[in-house]
Amino acid sequence: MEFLLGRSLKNNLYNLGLEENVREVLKGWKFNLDDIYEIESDAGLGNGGLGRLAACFMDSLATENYPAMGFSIRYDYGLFKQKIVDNQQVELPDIWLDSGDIWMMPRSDKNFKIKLGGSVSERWEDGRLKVYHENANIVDATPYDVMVSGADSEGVSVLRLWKASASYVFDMKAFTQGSYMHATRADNEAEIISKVLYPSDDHDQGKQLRLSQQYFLVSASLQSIIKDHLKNHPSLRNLPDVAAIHINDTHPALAIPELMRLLIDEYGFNWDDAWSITHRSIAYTNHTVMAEALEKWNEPLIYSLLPRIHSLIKEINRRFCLEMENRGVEQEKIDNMSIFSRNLVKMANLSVIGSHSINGVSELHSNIIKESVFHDFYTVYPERFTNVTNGIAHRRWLCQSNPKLSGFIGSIIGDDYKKDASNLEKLLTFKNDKTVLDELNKIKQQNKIEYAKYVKNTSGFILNPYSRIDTQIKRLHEYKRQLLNVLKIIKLYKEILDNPSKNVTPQTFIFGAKAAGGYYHAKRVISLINCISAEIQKNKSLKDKLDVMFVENYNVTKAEHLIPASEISEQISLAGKEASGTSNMKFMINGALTLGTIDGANVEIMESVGNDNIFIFGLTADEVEKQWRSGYYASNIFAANPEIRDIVDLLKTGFAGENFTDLANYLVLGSHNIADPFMCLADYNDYIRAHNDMDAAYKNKQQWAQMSLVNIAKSGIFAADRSIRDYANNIWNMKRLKPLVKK
Ligand code: DL6
Repeated sequence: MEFLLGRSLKNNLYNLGLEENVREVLKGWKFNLDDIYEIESDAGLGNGGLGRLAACFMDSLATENYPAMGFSIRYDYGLFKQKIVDNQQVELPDIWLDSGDIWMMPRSDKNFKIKLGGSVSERWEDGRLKVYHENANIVDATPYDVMVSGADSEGVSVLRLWKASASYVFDMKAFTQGSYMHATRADNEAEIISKVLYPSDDHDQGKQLRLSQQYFLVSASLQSIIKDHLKNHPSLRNLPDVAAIHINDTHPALAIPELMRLLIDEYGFNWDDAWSITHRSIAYTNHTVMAEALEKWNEPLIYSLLPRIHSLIKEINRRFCLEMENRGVEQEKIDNMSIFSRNLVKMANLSVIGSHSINGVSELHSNIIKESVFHDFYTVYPERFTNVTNGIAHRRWLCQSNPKLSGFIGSIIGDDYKKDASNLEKLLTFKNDKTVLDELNKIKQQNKIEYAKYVKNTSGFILNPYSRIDTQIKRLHEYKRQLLNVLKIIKLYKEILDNPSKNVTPQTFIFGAKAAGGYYHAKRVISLINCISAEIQKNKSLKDKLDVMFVENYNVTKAEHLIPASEISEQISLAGKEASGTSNMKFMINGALTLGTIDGANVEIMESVGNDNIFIFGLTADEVEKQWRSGYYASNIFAANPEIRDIVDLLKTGFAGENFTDLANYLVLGSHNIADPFMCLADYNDYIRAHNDMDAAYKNKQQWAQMSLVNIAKSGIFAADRSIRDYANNIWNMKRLKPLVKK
């Protein structure tokens, strides 16, 4: 459902090796290529990590010569545009198509029809039971193809974005007779399906329009896959041998019953053959363990909107439960694995039952899936569960966004790392080379100066480029604990106000985050950050030591500017909650050091760089579980810690004229006597300890550069190219179209 592409021009010029030529040509016409880059809108067709991961994968698939297509929706409006007004988030429409549509090729010759609503009946005809779907609303799906280039490769990934429109001839008669509303109603009802991306991540909303979007996407995409297959093969029987269909979280889980529908109703397969084809074709990646993110749909909604799909899910579940009974699985476990629970349809259970492979996105997360979320399934089908640790498009996130560092790396170890990021490890040879370490520090400083200029030009904010840049950029969510970061900032703020002559390393904390529109807590944290920032701007001597900046409308492009200038990467989710994280990898490859918990891919980052090159703190996932079960008493921590009491008092007094008593209560008392489920106070002391360790290490510039070098050198395994090879070899059983040619 999501591909968070960002901009394409720079990526395409880079991948085609044309950037310098184009720059030169433009110079002759007195145009600066960088100014032209800034004109392009971000294609914000995703909420955050999940959508950006999909975009990174398109790049790697093309680069690695794997033939692949992505399918999503051509949303007229991507993720909302964020404005900060009076320190609060306001959501505005994201109008991206005015410059974003130049990358899309409409393929109206490749339309498909999608049926929504109506009723289903079965009739015997010619000795066969036939299914009729009648009185449905028919929507046309028109593909718009975006070509995603590969780096130094002939490969191109196609991203097919579906646009919805009414499948009928406009009712001119009704229109001329004055029935304007009637004449245009079908248009509106159909077009709304591809109008806007739902702005929530890790939070299931259960809205009818969202379900229509999900079905629209999977039905159009599967019809397209089938049509392509039948061009080259006489039947669909060998589909799983030559194609792999991967569902990115449960959002496209309806692909399972829809493929069954197409095989049975349209192509005449019997159930067993259809199930075998479906099950062997489809694989599923889970991206979250958060209960509220595991999609559940109201059964009556599925029944009324997708009557045939409803009956197929029922049958899939009946057969699954029967198989479990025959295997002797206890009833309680069967109930837990069932797709239906009371009036709800559990999409994660449908995804596991219908897929031959289920993976998490980091080692820790994949283990959590096996041990808790899908434990009962794991005991029945252990061979289906696997891990593929996430990765990033390192050419975009290092080579294109940090040309100084990338150029320097190339000058000392050669450019092989651009095609094969494991070559970054060659940097370790220079671990004790003073000239190299000095140059790393110099590049970071230059990037900070450039970033400060960019910020001043684009927002007017005055950022001290000689302060330490400490960044937390990600969706605003309780489990990601931006609030814990703020508690630390308030502590530092109070210390400086209490002792203005205190000698400190100047530091700037930067946040970038969007909150889902209806997410009260998240929006309050955004206000808090902005209010603290506003308060600091009033006090010059404070600002010289401690500053806070909130990046308005954080998106892919803003991340590309900020990450190369950052020195600290805040990855502070409650252990066990962040499936992987990918900004942690982007910071690492740009030489920032992680201040983080033992969560998601932080664990693998820690293992690869070693404990001396990372600042780790907090409870482990097991400890979190244990403490939560035995009772998390935030008020006891509060009572025992005067520093926390001071911070909470300051929250109540407020900043920039606004009090945050609600957040103070959330931390200590919570609602219904359950305080903050993400346990900020439980990790507070250790977070401060880790921050102090980091602060001390930062004073030794040489040692800092050395740690930074180790991080860059060890970041190769977090390249999306590696993730894609893992998927191709271990899940899709897929060969390259051509061998990789090394330049
Ligand atoms: O796998 C990509 C990304 C992970 O890095 C993040 O840790 C995880 O939070 C994110 N998951 C989602 C879940 N959305 N839903 N459902 O965005 O996936």
